[in-house]
This record gives sequence, C-alpha cells and structure tokens, in this order.
Amino acid sequence: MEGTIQRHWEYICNHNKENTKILGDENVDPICEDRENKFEFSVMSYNILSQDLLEDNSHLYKHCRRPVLHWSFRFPNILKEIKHFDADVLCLQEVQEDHYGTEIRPSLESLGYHCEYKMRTGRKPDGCAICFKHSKFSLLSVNPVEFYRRDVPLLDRDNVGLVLLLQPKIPSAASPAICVANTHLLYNPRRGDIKLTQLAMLLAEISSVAHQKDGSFCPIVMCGDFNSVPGSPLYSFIKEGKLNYEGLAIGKVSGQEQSSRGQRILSIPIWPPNLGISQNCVYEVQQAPKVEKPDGDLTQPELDKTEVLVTAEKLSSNLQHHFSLSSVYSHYLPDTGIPEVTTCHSRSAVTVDYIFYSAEKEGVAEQPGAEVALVGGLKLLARLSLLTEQDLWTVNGLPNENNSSDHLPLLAKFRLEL
Ligand code: KL2
Repeated sequence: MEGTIQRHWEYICNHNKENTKILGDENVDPICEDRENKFEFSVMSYNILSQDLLEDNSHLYKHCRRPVLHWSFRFPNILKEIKHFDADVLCLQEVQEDHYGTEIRPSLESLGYHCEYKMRTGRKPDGCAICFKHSKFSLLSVNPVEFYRRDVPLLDRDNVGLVLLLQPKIPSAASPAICVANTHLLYNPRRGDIKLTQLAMLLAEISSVAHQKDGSFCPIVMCGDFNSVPGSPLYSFIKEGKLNYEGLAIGKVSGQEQSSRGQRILSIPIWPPNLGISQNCVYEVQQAPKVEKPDGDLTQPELDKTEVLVTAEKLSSNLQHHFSLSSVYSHYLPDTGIPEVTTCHSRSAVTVDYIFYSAEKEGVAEQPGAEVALVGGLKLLARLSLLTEQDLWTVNGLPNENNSSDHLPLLAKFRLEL
C-alpha cells in the first residue's frame, strides 16, 4: 500500500492587510466579507490521462505497479476525486471518446453536471470536456476550437480547445456571463511555433465569446494543460499580455527542455496571414473593399488608421492579447522556493497545467489608451495546495494506488462581484 498525499485548501483573504493570510484548515471557510450579492463558484482543471495515451507511452509508467494502470482501476478513483471536490466547473483533458460516452459522461451527469466535449481531430480519440453544475449555471454557448488547419501547413497537429459561455444562476441580481475555456496544447517540446499559434487561436475564440455589447469582456477562466512550464515565453505571454519573440528558438518557447541545438528561430510573423488572426490574438474582420469618396468624407480615417496599424504589426515580432490574466497558483513553495508540480512520471515532474483567470482590479482607474481592455474581474478565494516532485515520489510518483492520473487536479474557488 502506498501512502496518501495531503493537500489542503489555501484560503486567500487579502481585502485588507491584517487579514492577508493563507489558512490551511480544510474545514474552515473564513468569511472575508459579507456574502450578499456575491456569486461564488469552484473550478477544477484535470488531465485524467487517456488510457490510449498511457498505453502508447508505457515507458513513462515503468515505475508503476501494473494493476494501478488499468482503466477499470483508475476510473473509479478519478470519479471519487471529482465527487469529493465537487467543483462547479470541471475542465478535463485527455478524455477518451469511448470512455466519455460509456462511463465519464453518464457518471458526471448523475452527479448533476451538464457536459460538453470536443474531441481531437485526427486519429487520437481523446479530447477536452467542460462540465458544469446545472444548479449553478445555464449554458449560453458552446464554441469548439480545432487547431488543425488544412490551409495552414504550420497547423498540422490535432489539438483542440473548447470555450463555453455560462450564465450564473442568481435569483436576486443580474449577473454577467462567465467565459470558461479549456485546452490541451501540443506536447512536442520542440514545436513552440505551433504551441504559440494554438494559444493565439484559443485567445481569439475567447475574445469573440467573452466580448460584450459595450465593448468590454465578461470574466474569463482559462484552464488546461498548456505543455509549457512557468516562466517560459508561452507562460509569460499569457500573464503579461505581450511577447517579443525576436530571435527566440522554437524549442525555447515552452521551457520543457533545455537542448535547442540546431533549432530554428521563430519566423516573423509566426503564423501566416491566411489564418485570419492578428498579432493581438483576435480574429481579423474581413473588411469590405473601400470605395473612394470623391468629396474626402471625414468618417473614414478611423478605418484607415487601424489598417495601417495592422500592416505595421505584421512586420514586428510582438504578440499581444487583451486580457489581464492571473494564475491561480504561484508555482513555487513560498518558504523554500521549491517548484510545485502538476504532472509527475518517470521522465518529468513539472507544472504544465494551469487555471488562469481575469482578476478583479484593485481600485486602479482605467488609463485612457491602455493596452489592456476592460475585462470583468474574479476574486480568487482559495486554491487546493499543490505538491513538490519529492512529495510525489514518497507515494511512488503518478499514477499510484490513490492518484490515478499522471497529473494532479488543480482547484480554485472564485467570487464574482456583482
Ligand atoms: O505532457 V502531457 O503527455 O500534457 O501529460 O500531453 C501529451 C503527453 C499527451 C497528448 O499528446 O500525450 C503525451 N513523450 C512523452 N509524452 C508524450 C509523447 C512523447 N513522445 N507523446 C505524447 N505524449
């Protein structure tokens, strides 16, 4: 018998300095503020390790006792974990299609979830699922994203994303929608060019889904397995909203591996114009051909200006996106600086899974002409603590008797201020 790992809820109450603390008590949910007109919800991101991929990459699981690798052993454990944490939103990756149809979806439905699924294109039959509690949300839209593009030679990989727009069910007050995105980006550590383009495609879809009538964006939660480590250029791009990739080797983008011998440098631009996504990671609107107005009508210059901007962007090595996204986790233990890991098997133990969210701004006035658009804010209330590689090897790494994926589930509790 292997031991069990201990994870605890870290409550984050930072509305005033004295109360800034992390409490480790599983049973105490400190009330930081009054709860009127607040909507709280929890999110889990979990790569559940598809059985086909486990069998295709069996060399990664040599450390495991055979029986713990069977799906018939793993699934009950995974379900027990999901049931135990009881998150309002589940973002699952590596959900194998046959298991989804026969076991995963029926089981989650009986736990009160509505499930949406996007299978990868191509031959690998797994994909991303987003499931949410009927009792908490109603479904406004389902937006699958395929990263494979027949007309773009760069995009020859079968990864996908899924973006839902959810309406919180609040009896008393009107509430904005919440945009929830889930993805599993390409694994190949050498192909940062593809990973960045896949990310840009997901961000473009999020922009389009989260966009509200008044030009601002509703609150956003973006989960998944990004196959990129903290501090890597891809990670920094998500958090900073900008990336200058000039001279960057494609193998350095995700930070998974050191060796970049003989590696190509990212081309400028990374993806071709026919993808239809700007360097700001939004869909480029097809502009109707302009008709010259003989009288020099002054309503047009606005349009001209944006066109010039788009042309100039194409020559520069800067990527941008419009959201200000924070990570639920900070990736290092506060006391020792030892890295937390979200996946651990015989070849690697790193963080590649994330829950990003649009954080509530702390009373900062909007600056005119700011790069970052107005995005609805969420307050992070709590997260389920992660572990170090060393912690995980004390239970024989992953998967083990009790933890049945090679990833850990990530969990966060949010509050939507109304
Ligand atoms: O790293 V992962 O595991 O997020 O946990 O994402 C990919 C890898 C997943 C989907 O492609 O399958 C795993 N070496 C190690 N792992 C691999 C490989 C490989 N060559 N190919 C796929 N995966």
